[in-house]
Amino acid sequence: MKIHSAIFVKSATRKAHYPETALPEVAFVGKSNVGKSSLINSLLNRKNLVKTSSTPGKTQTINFFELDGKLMFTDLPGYGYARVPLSVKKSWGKMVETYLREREGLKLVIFLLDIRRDPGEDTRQVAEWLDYYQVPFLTVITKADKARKSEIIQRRRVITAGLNISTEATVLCSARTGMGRRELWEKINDFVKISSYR
Ligand SMILES: Nc1nc2c(ncn2[C@@H]2O[C@H](COP(=O)(O)OP(=O)(O)O)[C@@H](O)[C@H]2O)c(=O)[nH]1
Ligand SMILES: [Mg+2]
Repeated sequence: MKIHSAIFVKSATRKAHYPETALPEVAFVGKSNVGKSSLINSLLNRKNLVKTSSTPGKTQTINFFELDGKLMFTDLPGYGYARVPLSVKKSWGKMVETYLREREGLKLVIFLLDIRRDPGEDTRQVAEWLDYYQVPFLTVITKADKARKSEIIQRRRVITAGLNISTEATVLCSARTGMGRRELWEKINDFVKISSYR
């Protein structure tokens, strides 16, 4: 899978500012600092198209990218670095809920989880919410390079059990090593069905 051109289109917080496009769209969602921006850069083979940060909560807008004039990627703002359970009334909730409910071209959400963390209440609520709105999603367990080989199977089991999803329905990734890239692109293509990318 090779993307030749990846361009930043715009940032938006409300629907009126979303770019108008007929292209299919894939959105990345997850806790602040889980590695959304890094995974997008890794999938696109770019070092810094999407800014990454070690400070949680930096991305507060929805950022749209266009790939080869065929596909859109959106980097959604991260949720929950507080102990409070996710509330759709908070600004993250409003922004992301509106996006998930109303973005017509949205084909798939990539839901990122950190291999070192057990899913908390906020993460479980996001999973339930994706279910509720019937948004197709793929779970990605990322930062796999941070776990020892011997721990990976067990971590994957604990994380998927905590979210009530099947272990097979997740892709193990690392933006650092490139692990999972190919598998993730194949799965994305299954959802988006861009024939020239097969
Ligand atoms: N070891 C490791 N670090 C990662 C990985 N992905 C992201 N990071 C680091 O985690 C931090 C947050 O990443 P970022 O992509 O900005 O997260 P975001 O807030 O979800 O967009 C940065 O310091 C990244 O370098 C990964 O796969 N492995
Ligand atoms: Mg980010």
